[in-house]
Amino acid sequence: MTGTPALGGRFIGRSVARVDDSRLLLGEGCYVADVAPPGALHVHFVRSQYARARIRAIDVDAARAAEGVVAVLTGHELNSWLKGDMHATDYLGHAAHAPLIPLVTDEVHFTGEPIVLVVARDRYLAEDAAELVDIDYEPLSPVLDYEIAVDSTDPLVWPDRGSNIAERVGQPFDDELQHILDCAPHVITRTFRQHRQTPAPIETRGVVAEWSSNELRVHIASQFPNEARAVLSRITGVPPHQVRVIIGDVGGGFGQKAYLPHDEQIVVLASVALRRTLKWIEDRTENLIASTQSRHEQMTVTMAVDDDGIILGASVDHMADIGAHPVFTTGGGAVFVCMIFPGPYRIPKYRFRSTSVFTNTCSRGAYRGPWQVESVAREGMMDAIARTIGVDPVEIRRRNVLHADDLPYASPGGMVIHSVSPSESLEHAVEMIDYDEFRIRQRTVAEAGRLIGLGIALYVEPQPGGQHTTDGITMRVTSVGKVEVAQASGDHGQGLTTTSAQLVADALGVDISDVIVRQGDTAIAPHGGGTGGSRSGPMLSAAVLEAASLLRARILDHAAERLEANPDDLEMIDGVVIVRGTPSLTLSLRDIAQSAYRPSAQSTNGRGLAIVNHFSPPVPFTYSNACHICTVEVDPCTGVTSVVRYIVSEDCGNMINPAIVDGQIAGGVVQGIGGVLYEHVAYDDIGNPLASTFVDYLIPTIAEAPRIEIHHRPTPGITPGGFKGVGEGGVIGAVPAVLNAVADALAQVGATITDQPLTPPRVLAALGLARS
Ligand code: MCN
Repeated sequence: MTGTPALGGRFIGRSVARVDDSRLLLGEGCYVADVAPPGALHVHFVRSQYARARIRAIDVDAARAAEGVVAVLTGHELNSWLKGDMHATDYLGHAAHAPLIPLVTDEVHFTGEPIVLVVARDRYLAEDAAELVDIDYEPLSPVLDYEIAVDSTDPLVWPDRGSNIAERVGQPFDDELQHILDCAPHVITRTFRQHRQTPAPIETRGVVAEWSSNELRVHIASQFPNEARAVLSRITGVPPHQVRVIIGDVGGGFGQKAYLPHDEQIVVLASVALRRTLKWIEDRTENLIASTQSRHEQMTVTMAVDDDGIILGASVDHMADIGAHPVFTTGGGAVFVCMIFPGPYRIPKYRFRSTSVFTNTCSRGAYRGPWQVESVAREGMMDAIARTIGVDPVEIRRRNVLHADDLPYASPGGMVIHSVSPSESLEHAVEMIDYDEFRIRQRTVAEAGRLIGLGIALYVEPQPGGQHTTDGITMRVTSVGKVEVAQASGDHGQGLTTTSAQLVADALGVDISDVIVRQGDTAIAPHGGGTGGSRSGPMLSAAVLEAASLLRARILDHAAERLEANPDDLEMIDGVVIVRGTPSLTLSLRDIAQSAYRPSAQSTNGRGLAIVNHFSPPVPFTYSNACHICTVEVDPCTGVTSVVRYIVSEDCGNMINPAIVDGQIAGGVVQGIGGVLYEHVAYDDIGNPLASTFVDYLIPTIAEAPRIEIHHRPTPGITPGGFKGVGEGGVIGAVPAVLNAVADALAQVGATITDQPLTPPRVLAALGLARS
């Protein structure tokens, strides 16, 4: 497929400073915690102390009598208010539907599950009263190890289901693949395990639910405001048009704020039940142990290759721990992981199976690049093939990677990959790192006992255009000639307020300071999918450009009438419409707006300068791609890994704002480094979470962040503007690149490693095994 040409202009393609940075840096942002309606009451949850236990009794008498307490709700009071299914999405197809009720009354399913809601005059009084709630538990054996739980029926997380398997999807082996695996010169099998992580946004979750008889107004840090509105309407019974969801500034989401988790739903339901305005701001411990977690999964891959390392076929078994109440990623999500697996390579024959397993742990939710385990497994396999047949890892990739003449490529995972350049990304990255020089140095330093390694990871990142619905934009010229844009997608750090303004400014020929972008308020923005799946590059931007083009035509129509000219002879430059060839004939946007909104005075066509546009993509997915190469040094005495160089050669199509794109890549890479080396939501053997503060959950700081060298090679995408997504790629590539680099360093002394996290003890254990 061919790409759309790049747009030129004053703003698009330039590293324009983010328009809201000064406001945010001056502390003028408005996050959920800053929303303080008069009379708001504050909420605190009493949560389960056990991973699995029967509740014998809940005594709330002392809490109800405590100072400042307005209500103490158990499930016995609150649950009857539930008017519809309690799950995180607007539709049921996305999550294996475990029975979910607002507050548990009989049995708890993970440590941190909400049991009681205390409502008080302020947060401190609510927390003090919560201490007085007395719950009598009968502890039960929890289901903690998903690799055991998958085949075990005792204990069961949900006894009524008769199995801990939430869902198993995929394809059976067919004879052709079996024959390939039986006859191939080399058949290699490896299992790659990931550990549990959590997105840990700096702004924790929170909600302010303002109840009144004609509107339920909900301030929430959500990535998908329309989805949130639909869910809240369903559970409360308040009609959708009376539910208004407002997203203010958002301090990071990383997928956790995509689908609406349980706790937020409970607070809003309680607001309706009590007919009071309620506010809940999650604390860090709640966020780490009871929000959403991710990445606890594994892939076993069997690949058949010929003597040259050309892939003949592959079989993948994916298994994921989805906790007790999955918010996301069984069903469609698990299939997605396996569909993407072939990625940037030609794999002639392929089958997959994916199994989602319930455990008595915190819910699985989305996390930036939720399918990323497929890149870990695929790129680990490429290195395994290289070692098995004795060919260099770069060369093995060269022999299998997709080239321009392979495109569009009907990947055996079911996706039609187009507009990508993985082979070019590989070559650029190899050149940037000076690959041959590194290999010479690696051998030299190994003689002195130093372990350095290099890891490569290629990926193709799909942006699910049509999956979350169309993207809607309202755009209008105000009576004084400014341009107001309302979009459903919300900026939670990505810079969308700036990039949308850049697009509008160039498309209408106005200054960026004349564009006002409002976002994430269901009362002012039309329906749209929201921010997630790196979709705003291809989707939101296309919707903005289409709307701007319609509005431009409308503006020129008005100007043509006033100037008595043909609209085709008009141009808009610097906020002024001019008649080509007659520079003295001009009209400012303000003049045009004045006449458009006062037709009796100046204009006869009677149409205002406002547009509503919904963009629907021509294909289900657009695709970006990249090659990450990093080098590491592993200290053989301590097992500590240091990332030395980090290179990204990427293709996200045309760029709206290169500085924002680079920021997205760098942030993603550092998040990935954190995931593979430091971050771990560990549980003890009775289901207590061990990482409940940032002292235990180690997110990387600037000290752990390497300098990231980035190269861009744009292949325009097929949506208007040719922009493709970039937000998740950094984290997808970083994990396999670092893992492969550490494995490469360890291979110098015959040690192997495939499971994460790559903590010093695990690295030392791998080195110890190799020595023994
Ligand atoms: N962009 C661009 N040129 C392109 C593509 C994108 O200038 N060719 C710009 C976009 O206009 C946008 C940013 O780059 O400002 C990211 O765009 P995109 O890749 O389309 O991703 P989304 O805006 O849809 O953001 C979602 C993505 C995801 S899925 C997660 S999770 C994520 C992420 O981006 N969470 C983030 N990046 C994050 N960054 C911050 N700071 N905080 C989060 O919570």
